[in-house]
Amino acid sequence: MKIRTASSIAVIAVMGFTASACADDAPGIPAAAGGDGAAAAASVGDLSPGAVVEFHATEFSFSPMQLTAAPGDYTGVLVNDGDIAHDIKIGDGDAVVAAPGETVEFSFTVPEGGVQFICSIPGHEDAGMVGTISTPGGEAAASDEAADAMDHAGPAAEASVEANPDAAAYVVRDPRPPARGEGDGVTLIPGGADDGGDLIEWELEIEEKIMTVAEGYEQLVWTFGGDVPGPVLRTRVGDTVRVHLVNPTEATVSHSIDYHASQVSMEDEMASIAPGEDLVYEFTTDYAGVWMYHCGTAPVLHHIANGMFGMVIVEPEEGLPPVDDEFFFVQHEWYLGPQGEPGSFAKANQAAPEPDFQMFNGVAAQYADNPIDIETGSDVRMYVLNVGPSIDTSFHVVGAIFHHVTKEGVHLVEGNDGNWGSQAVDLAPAQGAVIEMRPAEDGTYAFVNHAFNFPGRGALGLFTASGDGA
Ligand SMILES: [Cu+2]
Repeated sequence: MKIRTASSIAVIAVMGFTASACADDAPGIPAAAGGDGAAAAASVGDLSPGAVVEFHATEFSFSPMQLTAAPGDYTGVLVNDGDIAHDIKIGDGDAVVAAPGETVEFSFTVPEGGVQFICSIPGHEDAGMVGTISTPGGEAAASDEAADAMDHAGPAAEASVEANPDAAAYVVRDPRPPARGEGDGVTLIPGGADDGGDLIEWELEIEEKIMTVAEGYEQLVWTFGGDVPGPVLRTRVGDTVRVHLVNPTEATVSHSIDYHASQVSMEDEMASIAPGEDLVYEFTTDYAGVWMYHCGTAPVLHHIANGMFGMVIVEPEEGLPPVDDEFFFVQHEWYLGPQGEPGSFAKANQAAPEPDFQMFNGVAAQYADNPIDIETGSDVRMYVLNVGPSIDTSFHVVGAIFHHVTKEGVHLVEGNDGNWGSQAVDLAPAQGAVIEMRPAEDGTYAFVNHAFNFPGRGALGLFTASGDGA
């Protein structure tokens, strides 16, 4: 697998997703960011009547989004940098349409008190194409208007956390799972278990740290091993896993671990350990599957929501057949706390939670911005786990059919009687699946939560298939 810089996001934008489209956009996923990111887009200095004002439109934002102009008549130029048609409608004026790549000139008037402009094509305003022209000295009113406008751009009022343009760039998570016995702090000792089977020892330290969970958003996350999700561990049925869990003295709260791949009592191995304490959690992997592990310290919801989860892959005793590429995708929600602080427990604890982001492997839309290269016609295996904490998923790859799915122990096998296939795999929180596909043609294959209010909030990634020349 190679990760490369995005160039094909436009394809996805055409499909109606709202992932970050280009470098000079506001911080990624403008619709999900509640518009705060969009508000940070380019602005220009004060303008006087008679000036020519250039507006660039793309999926789904204008540049500039905010400008200041004295009341009077202006010439506007709409440049459509996008891949679909956009228009600009300033106040009560007529909408001026530009086809993709087209530049259109028009006139407009800025009234006393300023005016709002939108793209009036259905859905585009709600996706973020709304801006404000304020008049000099009218900044208070204008910013109120802009805030009001941003309420239309953002789906959730609680996305009141402003994007920080100075936030550290996110680190792309390598989506390849390790081989059995590999990983930081992991040691495979053949025949080392008390029952004569293989022993896998795992030194695992908890770390509380600042992490960029989406472009422009830093949170104080709680982690296993310094990553969200925590490290992936791969075993086979019959292995013994001995985890040495350390909560360092500099931690601020107690933590614990709960392996769904284990059969143990919760009072013992799953006990919480205070900062400076450690414990040993030993279990045998008796059943194959894609298993969740997570912190179980109260409030469990907050510890999971703030990053303390991961995946254990347990293969059958004989191992899984080899394929060309393997990837893991841990899907989860993020409920933003203030910048630099833990995620919001109050938001996560709503009966009908509204996450700011939903993402694969810790960062919203990271594989949309950095597509994953695969080979056309190759066998691709995905280990997919929904850790929630609270929302179901319908995992789908656009343009592909799953010919092999093992979900929670239930098999769909290629070559079955009747040639049945699968289009999407439903995973409630804490359910996992092994999913295989074979991309038929060169091109882009988007993987999404097919509950389509979530791809725009970050539950979107891309495979780029190449190799057959078609
Ligand atoms: Cu914890």
